[in-house]
Amino acid sequence: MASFSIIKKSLSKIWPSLLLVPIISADSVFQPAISCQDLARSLHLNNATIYFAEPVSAGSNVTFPDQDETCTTTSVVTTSDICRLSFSIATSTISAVSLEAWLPLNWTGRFLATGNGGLNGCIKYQDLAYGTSQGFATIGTNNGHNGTSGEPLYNNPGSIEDYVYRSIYLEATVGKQIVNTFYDRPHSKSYYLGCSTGGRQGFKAAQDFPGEFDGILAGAPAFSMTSLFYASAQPYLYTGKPGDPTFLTEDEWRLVGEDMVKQCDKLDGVLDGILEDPELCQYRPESLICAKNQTTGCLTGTQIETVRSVFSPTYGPDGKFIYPRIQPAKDMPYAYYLSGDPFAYSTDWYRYVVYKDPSWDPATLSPADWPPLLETDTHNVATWKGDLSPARDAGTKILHYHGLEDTVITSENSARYYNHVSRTMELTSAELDEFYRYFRISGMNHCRGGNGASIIGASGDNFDEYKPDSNALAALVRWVEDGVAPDSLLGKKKEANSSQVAMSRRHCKYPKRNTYKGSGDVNSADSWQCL
Ligand SMILES: *[C@@H]1O[C@H](CO)[C@@H](O)[C@H](O)[C@H]1NC(C)=O
Ligand SMILES: *[C@@H]1O[C@H](CO)[C@@H](O)[C@H](O)[C@H]1NC(C)=O
Ligand SMILES: *[C@@H]1O[C@H](CO)[C@@H](O)[C@H](O)[C@H]1NC(C)=O
Ligand SMILES: *[C@@H]1O[C@H](CO)[C@@H](O)[C@H](O)[C@H]1NC(C)=O
Ligand SMILES: *[C@@H]1O[C@H](CO)[C@@H](O)[C@H](O)[C@H]1NC(C)=O
Ligand SMILES: *[C@@H]1O[C@H](CO)[C@@H](O)[C@H](O)[C@H]1NC(C)=O
Ligand SMILES: [Ca+2]
Repeated sequence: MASFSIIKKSLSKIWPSLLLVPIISADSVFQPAISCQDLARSLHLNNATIYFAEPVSAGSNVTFPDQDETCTTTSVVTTSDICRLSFSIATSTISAVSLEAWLPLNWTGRFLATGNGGLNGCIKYQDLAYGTSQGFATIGTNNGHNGTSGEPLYNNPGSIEDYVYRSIYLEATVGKQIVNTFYDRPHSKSYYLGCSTGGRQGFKAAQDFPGEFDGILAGAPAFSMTSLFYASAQPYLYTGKPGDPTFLTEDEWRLVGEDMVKQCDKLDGVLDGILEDPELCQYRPESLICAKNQTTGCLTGTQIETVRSVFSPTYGPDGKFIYPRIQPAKDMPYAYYLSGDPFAYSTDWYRYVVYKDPSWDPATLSPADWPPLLETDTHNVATWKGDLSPARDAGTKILHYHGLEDTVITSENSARYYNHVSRTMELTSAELDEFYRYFRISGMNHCRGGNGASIIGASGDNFDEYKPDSNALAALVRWVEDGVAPDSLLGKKKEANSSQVAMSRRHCKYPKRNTYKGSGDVNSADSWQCL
């Protein structure tokens, strides 16, 4: 096997075009046609400023000293030899997108674009490292501004446009040009990977420029974004501030989470703290009402009203449904929604994009603030088109996933989108399967982590092994290149501080749900079935 790939490699250096057809396989390896230093000189990109092109050898600890200090990834260790290209592209007289292309010296021919999170402003370096570790030529952008705040969007329509779609469009189109120059051959297949805002960016591409990608891996999407930002601004209004009669402490919310799981855990057949279908959970918080003289381990009637409000869908001033309830799960979204602070992304979006008033106070939010937000759907940032026929017709495969313990974006909104597409296109699930599949990942928090089998290789944050059965990116590649579509995604959970697998589960394709077979080790994927 090893000698076979070496032969292919040396031949490909001599005669790449003749070898293109026979060697497109998992083993294909191509090498650069020019040196990393020459790349900067050879590129002719419109409106671009090249910062540097430098070789980085495998095992290097790469740090990002120039990055905005609010961006949290400050270093990553590379596992392959790459050429690292840093540059920017002007998108108006006062806006620009910063990009980095990480180009492996052993290249599979595959191109991978990556997304962002929240309102940031931060290149996801761990995804660049992940992509290049598997031989993808991988590119990332700063989404048109630096840092996690929405403030750079203030009075800068170019930056807003970059945020909504243009940075992804640019990285796709410009990235492929760079690849072509560096390796002197076009990419074989083009992929996208992202979660949260990155998930929305993936669907933006699917809805508006699907031809740029053969495969899109989109997690926990922040689509229906205007609705999400309105709904996310609500819990703070219900909880009030610490000390208010309406407020619950973090410990009291922990009690709610445990009680919720107690009521709903067994719906999938097994008491394991994990809900395989939280949509079935009709939680009754009154079970926590304080008995006479009971002062601990219980809640007041007023607090329970807060719990009910927080776990209700959001409706508009006209009574119309806006957004589903917060995710029922063991871990409560204390940090994001319940701590008595407003949801920062909603506040920033209102201040810098909707009202263009940095002093706008989120405590004044009322139903009257819904129409202005809805109307500020700039460049269709909502990303809620139900017609994916352009993606289907372009041959694009969409692999959508969402954790069922998501403490930031409820997975119920992902099911809502899938059903919206089904109604809009009038396609059954079997028909959607041809190009669009949605997987619910039990025990996964927002994009990663959680109490269950959340290691699925969907990003650099939850990578374990690159195998199509247990890695979402590899599954997408197999779907695109071999026509073998995933029916489930095998997830794993590791023992604390160990590489030992504690449990595994085959996460089902929506609308199927995972159900215990009734016998067998509950931690084994084989004891469960998708029904
Ligand atoms: C990489 O370098 C940074 C900054 O010097 C350091 O904080 C980090 O621990 C290093 N990572 C590894 C894996 O050595
Ligand atoms: C973002 O930061 C980079 C340095 O990492 C800098 O070159 C670029 O000009 C900054 N972009 C903006 C829009 O401030
Ligand atoms: C980008 O380049 C094109 C020409 O290639 C030019 O027409 C356009 O004005 C430039 N845009 C910016 C923002 O510099
Ligand atoms: C490229 O791959 C070959 C095996 O196919 C390996 O021997 C070699 O070390 C790799 N080179 C780099 C630069 O990663
Ligand atoms: C509650 O406390 C009061 C006063 O301490 C006592 O008289 C009463 O019996 C208690 N009731 C219950 C149900 O324990
Ligand atoms: C795992 O490691 C972390 C930090 O290294 C430590 O705080 C924690 O106690 C460890 N957990 C177990 C179960 O050993
Ligand atoms: Ca369960």
